[in-house]
Amino acid sequence: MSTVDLDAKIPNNVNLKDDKRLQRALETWLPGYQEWWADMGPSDFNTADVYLRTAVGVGKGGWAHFDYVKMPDYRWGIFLADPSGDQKIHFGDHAGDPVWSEVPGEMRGRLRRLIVTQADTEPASVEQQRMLGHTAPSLYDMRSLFQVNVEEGRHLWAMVYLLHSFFGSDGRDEAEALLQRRSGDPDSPRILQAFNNPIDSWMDFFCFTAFTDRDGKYQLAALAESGFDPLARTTQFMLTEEAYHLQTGENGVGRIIHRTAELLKAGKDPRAEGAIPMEIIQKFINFWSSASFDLFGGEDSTNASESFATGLKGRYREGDGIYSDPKALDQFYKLDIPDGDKMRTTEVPLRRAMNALLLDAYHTDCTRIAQRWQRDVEKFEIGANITLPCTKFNRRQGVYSEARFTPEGELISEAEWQKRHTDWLPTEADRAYVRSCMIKVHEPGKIANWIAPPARGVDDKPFEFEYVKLS
Ligand code: BYC
Ligand code: FE
Ligand code: FE
Repeated sequence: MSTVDLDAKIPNNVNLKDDKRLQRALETWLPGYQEWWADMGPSDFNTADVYLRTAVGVGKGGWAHFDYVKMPDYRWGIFLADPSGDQKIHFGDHAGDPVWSEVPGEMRGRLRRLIVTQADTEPASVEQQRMLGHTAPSLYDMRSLFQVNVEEGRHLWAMVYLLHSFFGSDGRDEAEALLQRRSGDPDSPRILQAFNNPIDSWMDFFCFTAFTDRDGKYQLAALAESGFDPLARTTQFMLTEEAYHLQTGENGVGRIIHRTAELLKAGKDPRAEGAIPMEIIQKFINFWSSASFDLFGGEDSTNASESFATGLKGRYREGDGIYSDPKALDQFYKLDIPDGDKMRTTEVPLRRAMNALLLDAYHTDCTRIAQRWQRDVEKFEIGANITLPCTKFNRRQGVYSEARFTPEGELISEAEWQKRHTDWLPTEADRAYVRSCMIKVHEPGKIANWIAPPARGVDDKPFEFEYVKLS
């Protein structure tokens, strides 16, 4: 078991105090990070006492501590899961070899790119969400937002630790650049598209945590299989924190749907109540789920093939032995592709279809949550439905990005798309309406009219608990 040093300037379980060079490098990066948090982290609320969870260890259960903290005083630390099991690479050309604790020379470029791409999403999401505290529907939700924000900050630390430890001066430059890019900035945007989309309402926030953080879960799970052991163990621990982000999204969207269904059942017009009509909720689900499908990259990808072959990025749950061939050779993935105004099926060598496989696992998971929302709606018997669009819908990356599809996955013409896309995706008017519903409720135990209260509070506290003490 690793020892956790909680009193160090940077809390860690990687023996930072015995590696002076690394310690100095990270302590040099720290003020830049704090400056970034002050500029681009949550707008205001820096003097509020927030009831936050802080990671204090990596053991099962008991890894987190809850207390009131002012966000700028949050103890962002570096925590790697303890080494597990057999310490063997589970997949790719090196399957069966011992895992690497240093970066094999020929993999440096590819690995650095994967780490930088992962790292870049973390501060991006904090930037996207920075104005939401002002319109929180309850103190419970405000706390959830800030919890997610500080943990995304810690995820940045987790990746910057790898850059500083294993990539020399290139790594230091990349760590610096992570504090320079800005979500949505035309000159210096974040790397992946979804992380440049504005999140200017809580409807966006809950869809983002339901769908985009869930991409995080699947990407982290694929990296948690990595033959590069420090990456595997860092991402394994990140997944522990991630579960709460996903739950925030899944429950948040569910609570919005529930509230609208309640109003409809009572014969009320959601618009007259400052609540969100079901068809607008569906459009936001369509928008954020499809933006998140793009985060898997192309279905047929040589990058993905190389990352798998070199043992850097595995399949979902690769280590559980659920795949017949750890090398994924001589197998094919059936892919439906558009060909003029028809679809045809091709076969892609399995290694090149790793992004598609991961997207399939993700889509199955999203289908499960959409079905959970649907079951709740059905109880109200109001004839409303919530569905998840097909992976072909509204794509900007991959084999479906050159054609148009309905949410059900039917190939349609550009003219048809132009006629109907406003039925499927939020219009500027829909967005403006949703923003108009975002009215702050900062009193303990109270909640805005567009969302139902949560089924339970956090850390065994009731909903009425003062999760944020505003000063
Ligand atoms: N936007 O070979 P291709 C999270 C680029 S979320 C813009 O098809 P590849 C979090 C691609 O870079 C998880 N560009 O795909 C969530 C490439 O560019 P070059 C984040 C895109 O490379 C919420 C070209 O298109 N983690 O943690 O196999 C809050 C062809 O790419 C996009 C990771 O992503 C896009 N959507 O796969 C906080 C894991 N998609 O080479 C945090 C690390 C593709 O032509 N990243 N491109 O210049 C990866 O594994 C891969 O980079 C990707 C892309 C899966 C993202
Ligand atoms: Fe994260
Ligand atoms: Fe997250």
